[in-house]
Amino acid sequence: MHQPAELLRTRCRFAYVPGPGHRRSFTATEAGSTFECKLDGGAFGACTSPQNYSALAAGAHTFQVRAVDPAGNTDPTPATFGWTIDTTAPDTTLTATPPAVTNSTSASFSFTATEAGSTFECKRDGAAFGACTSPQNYSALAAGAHTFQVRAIDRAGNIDPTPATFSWTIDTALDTTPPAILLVSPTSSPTYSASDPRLTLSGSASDDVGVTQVTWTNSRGGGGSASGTTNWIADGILLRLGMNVLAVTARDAAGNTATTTLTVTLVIGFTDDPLTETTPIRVVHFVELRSAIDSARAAFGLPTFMWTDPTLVAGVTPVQALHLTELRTALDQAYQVAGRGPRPTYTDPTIVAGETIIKASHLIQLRAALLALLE
Ligand SMILES: [Ca+2]
Ligand SMILES: [Ca+2]
Ligand SMILES: [Ca+2]
Repeated sequence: MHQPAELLRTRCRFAYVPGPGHRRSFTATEAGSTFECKLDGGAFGACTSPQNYSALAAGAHTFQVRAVDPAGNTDPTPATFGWTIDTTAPDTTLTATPPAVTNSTSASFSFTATEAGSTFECKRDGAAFGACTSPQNYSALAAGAHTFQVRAIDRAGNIDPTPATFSWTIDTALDTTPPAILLVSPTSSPTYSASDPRLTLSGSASDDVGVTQVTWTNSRGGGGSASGTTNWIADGILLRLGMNVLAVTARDAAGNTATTTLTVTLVIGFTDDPLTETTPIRVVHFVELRSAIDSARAAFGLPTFMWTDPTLVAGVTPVQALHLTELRTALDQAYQVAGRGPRPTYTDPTIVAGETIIKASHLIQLRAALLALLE
């Protein structure tokens, strides 16, 4: 009589020792049984316990073994064991360290490994590597130079051969306190609306040791040094149409910084905006253009234009061709100094007194050219 298949099921006890050889031991439920083994995609072949393999490739492997009783019945459900051979070392990365130079006698290090499930060993200065976890903290360190090393060890026992290393210096006399900076003018609020492209900022700064420098930048371009430190003024700031984020930074001698920002929106507004061909031309249109062009000229370092009829009075000053020509000349000079091109072109390039009719389109073009200069 043949035994029922279930009773023939192979009972295996696998012992796996990482190393060059891989050894499988197994036993069967029925005395006198023989065995057939199979590795990965190979065929079942006669084998005896223990079955040894060597020089296996890295990666996933599956071992199967089945018993065959003296009557020739084969275990229909082979015993199976899966395992992975990992010969690749993990790599270790430091994700947080102290500053390279600090006055803190404590230090904290965070780190990760390229392989999940890795453990870590840390080493500081001349000590030996010892098990550690992230973050690794140290306190009451001596002043001077220090070195920290950490290496990951994967689940197969491979050790990162190149530990992540960080060296730093503890200087207990070092100033690590940043300055404080305050914006006072034109506002202490975080936002400001301007109609003049020139802006001057001023404020104060303080530090436990001393403020050595105050600088500014504009997100739309430009930057420079402010004059003064504890009381500082940054002038000659050129605003562009729309939003400008101005950042003012105070520094101390140790390089600690503090920055305050002011978001300034530059809006140039005109009466009767937009002008149309049917809008009656008014003195205010000329007055506004003169003022806006003079502001732009000043922003680019030009003097105020010497206007004919410096004071235009509605109902009194007759509008002349010259007034229009001068607006064009004054704006053209600003384009030149700003290095902006191409220069604006106009309808009726030559305005002739007594001949050229001054039209809204002339003013529309001047407004557009002025705004383009400040873009
Ligand atoms: Ca590995
Ligand atoms: Ca490494
Ligand atoms: Ca300081």
